[in-house]
Amino acid sequence: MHLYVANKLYSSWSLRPWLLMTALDIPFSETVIPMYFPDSKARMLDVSPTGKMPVLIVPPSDMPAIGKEGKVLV
Ligand SMILES: N[C@@H](CCC(=O)N[C@@H](CS)C(=O)NCC(=O)O)C(=O)O
Repeated sequence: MHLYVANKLYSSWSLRPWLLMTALDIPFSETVIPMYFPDSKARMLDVSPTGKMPVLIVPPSDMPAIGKEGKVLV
């Protein structure tokens, strides 16, 4: 699984899944897309239809019920 987050210092939305998955030892990789840069929104929209973080990308093989795209907006 791959978790896209904004700055965890400013974004409690980003901190929440990161904290939970870390505490539960759920394996995942992570990309931080910092907020407040000129390209922040474009980078977020590349991976999130709402342009907001966090987004968890789940391979369909890990969770078939999630559907083809495997994106969870949290
Ligand atoms: N998951 C919630 C909130 C997500 C959210 O508001 N994320 C903020 C960071 S806390 C964000 O990505 N802001 C960047 C932006 O709006 O450009 C939702 O989708 O409604």
